Amino acid sequence: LSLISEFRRAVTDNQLVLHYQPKAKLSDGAVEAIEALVRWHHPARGLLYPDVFVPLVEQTDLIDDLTRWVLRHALEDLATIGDPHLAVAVNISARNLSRHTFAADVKAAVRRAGIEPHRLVLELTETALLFDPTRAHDVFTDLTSYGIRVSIDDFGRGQTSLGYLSALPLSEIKIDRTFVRDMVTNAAHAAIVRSVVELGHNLGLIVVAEGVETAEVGDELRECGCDVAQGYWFARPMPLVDLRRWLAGSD
Ligand code: G
Ligand code: G
Ligand code: NA
Ligand code: MN
Repeated sequence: LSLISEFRRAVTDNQLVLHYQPKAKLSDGAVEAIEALVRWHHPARGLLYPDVFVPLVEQTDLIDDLTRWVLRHALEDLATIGDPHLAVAVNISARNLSRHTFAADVKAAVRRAGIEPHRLVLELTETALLFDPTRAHDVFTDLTSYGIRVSIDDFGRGQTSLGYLSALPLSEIKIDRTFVRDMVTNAAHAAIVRSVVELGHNLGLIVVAEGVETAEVGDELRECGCDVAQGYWFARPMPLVDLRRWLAGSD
């Protein structure tokens, strides 16, 4: 049986599970959001990571079922954590935006969970954004007018025009980990990170660095004025039970 034909059951039989990775302010270490990252407990193949199945699922309308499942569970989990300042970030795919009910579905999920809309951040990669820029602009305008926030993930990998970027109703950009990881030893990457921080701030956006693996990189990012960091340096993606313990210990 192919993986994609088995995926339908994964959603209905609750074989999916969310792990959460914190995003923390570089100024004081406060956790401002958790990113939901899906895993599949496959009955025969064991724990599957999203890079194995999300690219396949994204080629079919099953991506709408996956995103709906992730949104519902991420928002419900957030509600149980009980910290009113914490947000949850959910990854969406380009194909989700082409579904005509997408914005309405997201808003309904937020309403059902009883979460304030600004506590949901949708992450879309820069390359996915370029799949249909006009559609992305329209859907994001609808979602952000409701209060939901939008983040451009893996920024620096694509080739977004600066005019288009400035016209999007964004709240955040996430600098791609390839530039962040080695910025202490790679001067060109450090220059890119500095420039993106300045660009983001000039557009009024929060700038997040992903893939922060060491304290040295964290220090350099703070010195650059980067706002938020995410990475193995302080937390790996973890199941909800572990996240609760981690959050309690990081106060
Ligand atoms: O979880 P991991 O660290 O292995 O993530 C690998 C990739 O899978 C990342 O690019 C991440 O954005 C993507 N991903 C993880 N969870 C989801 C999800 O729920 N939906 C989508 N569309 N992509 C996801
Ligand atoms: O593309 P996206 O940003 O959604 O990817 C999230 C992925 O990044 C997850 O697979 C997560 O496990 C991985 N990740 C998170 N922190 C780090 C890190 O510090 N280093 C590396 N190499 N990967 C990370
Ligand atoms: Na992401
Ligand atoms: Mn990313």
